[in-house]
Amino acid sequence: MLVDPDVLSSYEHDWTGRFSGRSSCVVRPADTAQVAAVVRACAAVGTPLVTQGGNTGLVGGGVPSGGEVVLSLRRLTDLGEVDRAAGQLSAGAGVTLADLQRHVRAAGVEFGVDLAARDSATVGGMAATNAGGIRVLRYGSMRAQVLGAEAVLADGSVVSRMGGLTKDGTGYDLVQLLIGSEGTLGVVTALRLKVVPLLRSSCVALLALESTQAAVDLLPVLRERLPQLAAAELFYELGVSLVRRHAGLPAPFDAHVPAYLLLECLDRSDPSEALLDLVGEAQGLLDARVATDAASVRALWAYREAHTEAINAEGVPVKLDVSVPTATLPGLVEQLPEVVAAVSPAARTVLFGHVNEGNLHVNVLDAGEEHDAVTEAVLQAVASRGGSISSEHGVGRAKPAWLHLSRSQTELAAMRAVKGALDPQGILNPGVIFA
Ligand code: 2HG
Ligand code: ZN
Repeated sequence: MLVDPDVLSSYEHDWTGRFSGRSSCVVRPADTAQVAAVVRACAAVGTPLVTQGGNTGLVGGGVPSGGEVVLSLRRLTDLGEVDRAAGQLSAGAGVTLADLQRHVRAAGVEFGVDLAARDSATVGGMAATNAGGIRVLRYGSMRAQVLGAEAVLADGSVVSRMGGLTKDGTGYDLVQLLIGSEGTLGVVTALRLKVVPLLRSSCVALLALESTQAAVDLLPVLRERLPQLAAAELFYELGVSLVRRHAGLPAPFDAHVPAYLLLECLDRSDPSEALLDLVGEAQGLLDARVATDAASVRALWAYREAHTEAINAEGVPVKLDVSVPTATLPGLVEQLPEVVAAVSPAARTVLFGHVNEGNLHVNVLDAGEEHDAVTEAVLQAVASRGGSISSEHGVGRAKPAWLHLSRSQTELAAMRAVKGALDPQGILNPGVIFA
């Protein structure tokens, strides 16, 4: 248990610098039984708790808002052997994604979710937020990797479903209910996770395209002709200029590029021929760079993966994470800078994302006092296209006021009923998902 104010500070501030709050203390239990004891003690006196993993969340869901106990799960780092017959393994909630990746690769397999915050993000937090990342088009989001979980409920009781049954038709799926619940329904302490084949041969192509529409038009072709496709990431000149300034990188192409599309193929044997064939035929292609050796692959990925850090280095952004039906993405990309400028003329709107899922990260710098006005304007534009106000980062403390744009009154009432049934005192992550 930590109470020294200097030590508490890193647990009280989120990664973006936007969310912070005092905690009464930080507790760092070492196993599920200790987590349960902490939750029982808090429940007995009605003290609220905020569960925290690697503190890489982007919507303020893992930091206190005022006086809560921070329940850090970073010491829950058990990693089981890969069960080869089942293609599964067990992992403690505090295992980082990078440690999980090293562990499963040593056993000759791979984990299906990957994201830029891999060195700090924990699998518990990734499950709690149903994290997505760069491989969703191939393997689905975190939800699709989870076959079981162990969790402490709000009264301190423990639910354990770690048997790893891939088929189980015995009523409500409590494990999947916890995935994406952002710590509001229970504290996930361990997970039973699926593994996927380890594909060591990579080929990355960075395409300079004449428009976002050209990127979207390429998607059906990629899906039909490139089963090796493992990532399709979209970004733009403004983001690249920030990445270059922050990371000191050269310009990827000589000329101005209206839309960048990074494609990665992964396979057992070199996938470059298939990718190059397709790139050669792509409509709207202005230029392309291709990499197959590890260092060049990393160098091309850096233009995409360094976006979040480069943006943060410029100031605290209005950070939005939306998805729309993919066909409507080009229209949204075109409209958003105007939508933002109408409420905050000096703002810079940085757009990037995971194009296959219609998932756009909207980071608005220099919005000044217009934080909520920018959020409102962008999320209304998204909702009018039938989109989601949070694609893969969660609702957290940042978005409850806009949840009604993506969820009907009937859905919200059902969600509140679930919350009330599992956490009647409202001690688990209060203020997260629901204001
Ligand atoms: C990514 O895709 C993450 O890199 C972070 O989801 C996005 O910083 C962001 O807005
Ligand atoms: Zn993302």
